[in-house]
Amino acid sequence: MDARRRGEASPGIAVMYRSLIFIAAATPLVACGSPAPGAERPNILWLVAEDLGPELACYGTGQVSTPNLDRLAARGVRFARAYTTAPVCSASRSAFMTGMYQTTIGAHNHRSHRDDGYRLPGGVRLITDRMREAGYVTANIRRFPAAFGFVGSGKTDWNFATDGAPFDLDRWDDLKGHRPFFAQVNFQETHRPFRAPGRADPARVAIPPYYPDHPETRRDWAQYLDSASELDRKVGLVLGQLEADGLADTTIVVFMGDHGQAHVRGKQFCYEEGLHIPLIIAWPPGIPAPAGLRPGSVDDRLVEAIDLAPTFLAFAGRPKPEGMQGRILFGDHAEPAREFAFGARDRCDETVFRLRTVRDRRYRYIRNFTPDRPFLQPNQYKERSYPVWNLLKELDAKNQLTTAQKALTAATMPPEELYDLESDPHEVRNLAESDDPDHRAVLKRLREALARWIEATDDQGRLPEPAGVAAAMGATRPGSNPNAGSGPR
Ligand SMILES: [Ca+2]
Repeated sequence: MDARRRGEASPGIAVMYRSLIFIAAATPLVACGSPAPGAERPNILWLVAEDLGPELACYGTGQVSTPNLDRLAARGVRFARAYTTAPVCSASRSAFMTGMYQTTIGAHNHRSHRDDGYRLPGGVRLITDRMREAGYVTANIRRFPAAFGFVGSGKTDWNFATDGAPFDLDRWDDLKGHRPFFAQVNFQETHRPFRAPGRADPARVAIPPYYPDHPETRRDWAQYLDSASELDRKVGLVLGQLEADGLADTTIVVFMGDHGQAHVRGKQFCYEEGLHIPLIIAWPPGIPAPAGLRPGSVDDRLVEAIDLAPTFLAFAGRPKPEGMQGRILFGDHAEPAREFAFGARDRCDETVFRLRTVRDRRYRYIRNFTPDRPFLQPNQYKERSYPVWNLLKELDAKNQLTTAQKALTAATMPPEELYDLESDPHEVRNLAESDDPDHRAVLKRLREALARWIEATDDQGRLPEPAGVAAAMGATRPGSNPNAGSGPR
């Protein structure tokens, strides 16, 4: 077995160990301890949606019907600024299931390490393994009572191999006999292709200005919202069953997206649309809430999805593991709010980009390490599944796009982007070239924050993947014509 297969001893990984030691040294050990004797430990239920931005009624979106999630938010904490650290399933899930940036643990390339035996680096573990140590039974629920009429996807999708089964159970009915439990339900409704009863009126949905206002765009957007409505219906069934089984009073419920919306400028890109997720944490009424967690509140702290792992370990009475990069959000050991939220995109399928981003409470900065490639760099999944992807090309050929829309069909991308999210929430006015001294100062501050993060977290994306890996997927070339088809070269 070579060094890579053992997940150790490659130069990059060795540097990473040093970084982890550095991070651990900088992070005081949290002496949390177990709950008081006799105290009931809460069950934990994570409801994980696919490819979903905060397009729920409780976040202010129209033409979507989400009464069950709205009720959950009304009795829980609804996060206004929650972000995944990657805009694509496998990299994001690798991160929030370990509490580590995917870029630190070598899990940053989408669907990588599927057959090479790559293991998590030393000291990094799945949250399920840590929960087991805390006495929790773990579950990734696929099988529900037959009357539900659907199954959980059981998705894991991590960019590393695990030793042994990552979950203990997959049947809802088995949860009742196991206290406490840490269970997930993975929903697929909001992943393309959208399949849901028609409900939203395409004429009344709000289309972001960087997409053509075209019947095709409106139809697609309405179907996305309908998929969120269908997701909500199924969440309602699960929450109803939790109540019927007598578990609601002792179970913390989390609802989240695994990354942002599956639209052309969302998923796989580092704008708000790709990274911003709905996040609701609802504490059960039967157990005293931890310090700082106020039921029925909106929390506007900047939060990264990797914060869930240490937060829930703390809820389970466990100390924060050494070197874990997520931060504890609530309780006696809550950590300071983040000044910045970071994100990264690396190879997705056959398409190679390296994008890094940081946002503070007002501005988002994006650094593109592959600016010679067009935004519409060929990608078979996008071409097959996103009607607006192809519509942009068609309308561009007819010269029918606005300036904001033409940015998506340009032959190259800006090396740096800076957006004022207060005045420009759709991120269409790039301030990176602005002469305004205030903008220059913001650019410098965020550019430096990102550079520090890349060093401090030992971003593994600095080391290119072996060329053969992407090539085997049919990797696209730099400077690809966005209007050309894709396919293996
Ligand atoms: Ca996903």
